[in-house]
Amino acid sequence: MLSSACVYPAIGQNASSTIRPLVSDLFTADPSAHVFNGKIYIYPSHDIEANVAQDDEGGHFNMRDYHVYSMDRINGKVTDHGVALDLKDIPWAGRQLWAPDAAFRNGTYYLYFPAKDKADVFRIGVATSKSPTGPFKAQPEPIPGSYSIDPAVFTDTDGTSYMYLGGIWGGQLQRWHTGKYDKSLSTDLGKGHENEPALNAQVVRMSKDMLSFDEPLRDAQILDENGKPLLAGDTDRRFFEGAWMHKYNGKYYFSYSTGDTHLLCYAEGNSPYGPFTYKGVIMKPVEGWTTHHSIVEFQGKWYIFYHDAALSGKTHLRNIKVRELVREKDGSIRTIEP
Ligand code: FUB
Repeated sequence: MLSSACVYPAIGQNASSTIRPLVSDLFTADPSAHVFNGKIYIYPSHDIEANVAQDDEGGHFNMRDYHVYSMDRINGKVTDHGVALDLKDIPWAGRQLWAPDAAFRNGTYYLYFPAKDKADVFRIGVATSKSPTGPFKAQPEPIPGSYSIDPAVFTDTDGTSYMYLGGIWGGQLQRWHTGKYDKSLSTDLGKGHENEPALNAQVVRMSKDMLSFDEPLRDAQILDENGKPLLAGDTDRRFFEGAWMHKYNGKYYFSYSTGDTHLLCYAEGNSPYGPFTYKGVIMKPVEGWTTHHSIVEFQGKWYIFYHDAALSGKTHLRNIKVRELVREKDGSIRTIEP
């Protein structure tokens, strides 16, 4: 439990936020929502005050466990199912349990999560359970060939699952751009590279056992309206972190955060691998530096789960929220002013 700073505000009490946080006794962020067995399950990060100084690598996001939440209906009661996975029970992990996701196949639930290994390199881990709420048992090693942060697993209508991953700056994606880990790249590709193609999220097909990758990682490329890759200097549109995939009317909607420009954007494609053409902004900046979301269909409507820092006013102590995602008749997504 957290301090008394974590008070549940009445709707409208906080001018910057009229949507109520879903959870107010813990700080939660990066909500990945899924519908399993007719219920919504939310897999968020669990933010804590670890008293680590803020830096460009996100050292102050020093999370140590995950809780899983469920809801029978939107705006209904939110149930906290307790600790689903703890850092101390992940044999390979050193620190920083960042944004997780979950998937289901053949009677097993899979929790995917980024953590720094003992050498302080972000990897993606996986843990399994027979219940969507855990407890989850971690595999002894991270997924072979995995790196960076923010795994999001999408299962297509043909049953094939794909993982999207990556985040620049503290998420270390830039350190892998030559194929080998290069610790000297601390933020992105750096000054003088603004007119080069932006770094891309990675996409990979999952093996049938959901514990490994079935192929090498590939770029999930985002193109502009002229079919050219977005440039590194195009910070209002280029990928930063927090990838998500959903399918609507046969189209693949790749959505993500632009990080230092604090937008949630989306791009559309005809294949889960992309390329994706940039389409627009889903959500304008929320309170707090980070912005991270998931999109899910439930009982015939689409919802966006996201976070802000309205409860604490501190960027590393966030709270998850949900609101309806509105589409125009042509399938485009209406921009939300939070
Ligand atoms: O929660 C830690 C990091 O902050 C996530 O991995 C990013 O997406 C950002 O929300």
